[in-house]
Formats: sequence, structure tokens, C-alpha cells
Amino acid sequence: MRIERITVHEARLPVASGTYRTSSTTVEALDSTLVEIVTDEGLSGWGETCPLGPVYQPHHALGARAALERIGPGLVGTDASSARVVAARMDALLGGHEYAKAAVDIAVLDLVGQRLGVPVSTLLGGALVDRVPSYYSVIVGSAEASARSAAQQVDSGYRHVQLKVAGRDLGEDVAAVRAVREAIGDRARLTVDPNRGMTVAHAIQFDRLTADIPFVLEQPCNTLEEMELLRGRLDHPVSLDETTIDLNTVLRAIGDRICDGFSFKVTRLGGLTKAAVARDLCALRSLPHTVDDAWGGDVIAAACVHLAATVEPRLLDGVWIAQEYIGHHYDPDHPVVVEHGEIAVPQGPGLGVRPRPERLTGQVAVY
Ligand code: 0XW
Ligand code: MG
Repeated sequence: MRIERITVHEARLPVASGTYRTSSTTVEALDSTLVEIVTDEGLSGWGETCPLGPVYQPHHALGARAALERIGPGLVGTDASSARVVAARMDALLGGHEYAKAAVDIAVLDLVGQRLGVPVSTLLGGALVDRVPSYYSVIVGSAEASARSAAQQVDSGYRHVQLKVAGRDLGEDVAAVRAVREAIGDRARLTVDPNRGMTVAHAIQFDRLTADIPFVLEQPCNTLEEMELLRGRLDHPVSLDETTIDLNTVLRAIGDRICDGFSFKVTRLGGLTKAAVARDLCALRSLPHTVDDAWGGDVIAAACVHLAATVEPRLLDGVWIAQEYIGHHYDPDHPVVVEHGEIAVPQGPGLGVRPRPERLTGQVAVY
């Protein structure tokens, strides 16, 4: 099964509610990059990578496309029956740029699954469940707005809420956390995510001022070194998101006991093949983690859900997908959706979703 053609597509994904806001960035529309790999046997596999704008992390849409321009022509003719073979070829063509290579890795697993007639979750070790829990991300806002949104989502079935904070007065963050806790009580677990927006001193003060409220504090500070300074000084458990830039950092964070869990982004780690290694490292130390991506449509959502289905349920902290904020599907016949706080694992071979090209914005390149 050789790669005959690679088409790079783009999809403009407006935020249905208007804006998505974290401490560091506000976005109104996302620019997603999709990779379609066609083989000499006539199969086509899909992958997707969609950074949350250019500021959330050091990845951006045009960077992904530039990397694919460098890699794409050299992949034509490569054996697509092994993600490892394709990964080695990509590394020989371009160093780094894992978030772009991730889209190719996902597309190759989609192809292999279709060829073998099995879902991608089977290639990743096998699904343990047929539905995975999701969580709702409440954007930075006033205490009242945050509490209203959190309560609404818990009423609709979510059992885990992530509250975005930071980038403003500490008192406002404390008020928002208190209001959300009052609104949802014990009906849902709470994660509070400053998205790197706190200093070490702020994080310690914030932790003390909210010590009576149970939540996980996700990535309060900017660097791994700052996160390391928090070790042993907080009451709340801590998870890492943005600083887990690669598998080596995950290994270091686990070995150095910097965190109690992770919020993983599949494309940041380099795709499903590498994210599955992160899953296994976490299992060794019973560390809970999410399986998410920064943004994107049905393709990356399906990829996350397939991997999440293979995670020991007690360690799966949820699967965030952008669907709630998009209101658009590439594959209206097999949309990946949250229902009552859960997502069904796509059935059928491969990823189980087939984007309709007319539902994307256009073709960027053909190799
Ligand atoms: C909630 N997310 C998974 C979606 C946005 O990309 C931000 C991210 C996070 O946890 O930082
Ligand atoms: Mg986060």
C-alpha cells in the first residue's frame, strides 16, 4: 500500500458563540489543516491539525502547512502500511514540527485501519469502552457568567467542567471558582485552567484562597521550571498541559514528580502513535490524563476518541472536542458529538469519519 497522492485542505471554523477566551488568547475563528492521503489501492485516509490560533502555543496553521510542504512531496511512494515507516521518512525530511507530522500519522492509521477492516482504536491496543466522557470548557468570564454556563452544561449531562481563569485580578478568579463550585456542587468534577497565566507567587496565593474547594489546577505557570517550583507547595493536585511539548517532557515530568496528571494534546505530542506512548507512561504511575486537541473538526475529534477508548477508564480524565463551539461537521453522516457529556466511539474501519471535501474551505496543495 503506497502513498500515491497527498492533498492538504484547509477548513475555516468560526466559533459558533462568537469568541473562545483563555488568559492568553481570544479567538473568533480557527484555521484547520487537513491531510488526505490516497494510496495506490484507492483508499484515502485523513488527518487533521488545528492549533488554537497563533498564541496559545508555539504552533500555528501556516507553520503546519509549511512543514507539510517540506514533507509532502518526499512521502509520495512511501509504504503507508506502517506509521513507523512513515514517521522515519518524515524525520529524514524535516526535523521537529511534530504537530504537522501528527496529521500524517493520523491519516496513516486511518488507512491501515481501513485496509485491515478494524477501527483505529484496535490499532492502538483495543477499545475498553464504547463511550468516553467529555468535559466542558467554560471561558474566562465574570463569576456570574461562569457559574451560569457551568450549571447549564452540568444540567445537560457533563460530569466534568474546566474553568478558564487568569490574566486578571486574582480576586476575580477566586470569585469565579467559588461561584462555579456553588452552581455545580458535587454534580461534576472541576478543573481550573489558568493557561500559564499565573506567576508562581500567584498560583500559591490562589491555591490558598481556594483551599476549601476541590479541583485540579491545570498548567498555572508558563514553564516547566516554574511548575517545578510549585511542587509540594500547593493543596490542589496539579496537571500539565501546554508544557508537555513532547514525549521526553512527559517522561521528565513523571520522573521528576512535577505533576499529578496531564491534559494531553494529540497533535502536540506528534500524533496518535506517540500519544499512545504517553498513555502507557501514565498507566505505569497511575496518572490521570485527558486525550484532547487544541481545536479542529470531526477528524481530530475521532482520533482523540479512538485513543481515549483505549485508556484505562479510571485514568481517563475526559476528551475535549471543539464540536460544542463549532456547529459544523465535515462528515454529517458520522458526526463526532457530545451527548449527555459523553462521546460515542466511532464505529467502522479506520477513524470512522469521511470528510466531504465540499464541507472544507478548499485545497491548499497537492503532492
Ligand atoms: C480546553 N482545551 C482543551 C481547548 C482549548 O484548546 C484550550 C484547551 C486547554 O485545556 O488549554
Ligand atoms: Mg489546558
